[in-house]
Amino acid sequence: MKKKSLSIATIALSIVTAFSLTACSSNSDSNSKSTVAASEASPTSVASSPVSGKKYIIATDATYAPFEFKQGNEYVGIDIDLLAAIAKLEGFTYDLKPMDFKGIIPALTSNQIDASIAGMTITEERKKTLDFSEGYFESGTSAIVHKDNTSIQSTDDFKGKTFAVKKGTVGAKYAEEHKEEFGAKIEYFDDTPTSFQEVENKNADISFEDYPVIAYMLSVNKDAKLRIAVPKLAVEYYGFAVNKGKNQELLAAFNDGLKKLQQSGEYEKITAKYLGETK
Ligand code: ASN
Repeated sequence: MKKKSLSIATIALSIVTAFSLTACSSNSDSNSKSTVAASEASPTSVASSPVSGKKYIIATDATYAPFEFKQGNEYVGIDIDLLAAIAKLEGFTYDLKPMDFKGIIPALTSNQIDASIAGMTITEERKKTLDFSEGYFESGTSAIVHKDNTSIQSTDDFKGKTFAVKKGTVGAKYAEEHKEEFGAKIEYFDDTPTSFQEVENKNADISFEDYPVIAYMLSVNKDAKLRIAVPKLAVEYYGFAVNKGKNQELLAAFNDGLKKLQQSGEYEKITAKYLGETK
């Protein structure tokens, strides 16, 4: 349980990582694929698993550090490592399909992909068309502003502002739901680094993004001209997702593998690798 609730301060202050912001701001790479070799699966422990020996197409966000991002030619991050570890435990393999987040839910509901691990927030609305795993990471939407901007301190200060958000996300949903109330303008972007840039360039006043993503970015990029104005507009959890009623054996395997990783201490190792000491 404790590992689901890495505190904001912990994430922001304790990152001991060599990753640079270039990794965080690499371009989307919708078509790139990587395959986890079948030989990585451990045949002995998984012989009876219904996913054993099966291969799936699993999508991830193209740019969402520290959950998924490109380092050299490879995708790394908390989601990537958790998926690899779970696949190994449960005996399945997969093609990883990084894509813009906005394409992931439509790809799931049209059965073009089998599942996604994309820092995807579990919401009631999404549950109408998707099935989610147990929440595997605590998150929540935050508001981020330019460092020079000292006037935005709470939601009361959102009036008349321009919001920069990533298409299809909970941040975009928050902006849309409050647009009228705040008399705000919304600008949409395909990826997180571009929406942050828009605020840094002072073309937009506020970006709504998930707290761990912002905290990580601020930790690796000391020159970022950004500040968190409102830390958590809501507390939410990330889930591995499949189309509703489909790939239920994969969903069960993910939950089973996740539990094993949490029990063995491997979950903590993976998150600590990206977030630093988590105690
Ligand atoms: N946390 C975002 C959402 O669920 C996903 C993302 O931006 N990768 O809407």
